[in-house]
Amino acid sequence: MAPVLDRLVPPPRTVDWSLFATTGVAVATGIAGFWIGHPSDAAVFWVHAVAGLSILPLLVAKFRRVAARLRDRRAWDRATPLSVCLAAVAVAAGATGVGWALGATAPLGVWTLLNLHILFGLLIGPLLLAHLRSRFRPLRGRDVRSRRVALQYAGLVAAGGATVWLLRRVATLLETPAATRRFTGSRELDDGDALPVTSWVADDPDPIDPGAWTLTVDGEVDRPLALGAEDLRPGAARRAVLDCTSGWYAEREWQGLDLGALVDAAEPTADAAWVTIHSVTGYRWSLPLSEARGALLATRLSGERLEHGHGYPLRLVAPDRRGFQWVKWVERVELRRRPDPRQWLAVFVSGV
Ligand SMILES: Nc1nc2c(c(=O)[nH]1)N[C@H]1C(S)=C(S)[C@@H](COP(=O)(O)O)O[C@H]1N2
Ligand SMILES: [Mo]
Repeated sequence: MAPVLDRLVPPPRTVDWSLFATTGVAVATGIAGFWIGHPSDAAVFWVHAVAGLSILPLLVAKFRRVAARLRDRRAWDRATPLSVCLAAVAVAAGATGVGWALGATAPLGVWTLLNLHILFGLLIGPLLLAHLRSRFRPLRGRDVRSRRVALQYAGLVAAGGATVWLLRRVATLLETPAATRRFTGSRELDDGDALPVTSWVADDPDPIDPGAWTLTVDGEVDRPLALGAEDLRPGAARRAVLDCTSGWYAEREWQGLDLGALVDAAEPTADAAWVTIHSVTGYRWSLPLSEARGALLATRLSGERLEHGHGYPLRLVAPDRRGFQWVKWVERVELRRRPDPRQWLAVFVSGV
């Protein structure tokens, strides 16, 4: 290694522990990103990008160190194949992440590069823990307590930040699809394009007969309601961005019922603090009462009656929330003291 490069590389344990830290931050912010739809939380995605890109120079330093040991088959032990696998998955996660950020597309059917990135990212956690079981070395004071190491860290983060900025510039200059990315990484659908029907899970009910359907409002209320389709008085409208975690977003005009007015008609008790929106399939999500007051239960999309695939007869429009929280085929509005903990399972397994 060139002497000048040598001076840039921290001691081995520092490299390894930095890899652990940056990977941990990248995985944690990646997972947190699923739930983030409000622009005020955009920093989480920046931290994700900077942590992710900081992994790359650390990986280069690490590969240079272990290359000789990897080439010599006699130096392999039982844990080596797993380490190689972890390295491959980490490189794949980085490549798909950068590819998506630059606007690359891949012929993956319904899958996007972002889906692949998420898959590799989620694999890193268990692989890393298994790797640490055999390769764990405690960090010693002298690995971190020096001015040089502090400077190396600062340089790493600065380089990561500069690379993120540069990637965005390149995507904008090349006018790749990433040029119209939202802070969540999602790309804008073309204006004329119909919304794709996205059911995250096996959630696929039969078309709903409005004559046999009722909407109930119950739970922490003094006056439970049961409304038929003909009782609905849709008069509210909202433009809102539907942003799916599979990587697309679209701003559309939705019309329907004001959820706040509906909830208030049922007279929430003093204890009511959350509103859980239930689908006929069991799929559900909860919003704080104050936020639910600003949401819409839509009956129409862009002036047309909702299609079955988009949740007819009623679907939640929750501005600044991610698409998976916009419950389709709504049949129940439940007022609660606390959010419904079973929603976390329900969004994965409803319809199975
Ligand atoms: N009941 C139910 N609602 C659902 C889903 C689902 O699978 N079941 N998918 C969610 C996801 S992941 C997204 S992105 C949006 C997509 O809405 P659309 O199909 O109308 O475009 O609906 C959400 N609402
Ligand atoms: Mo989604």
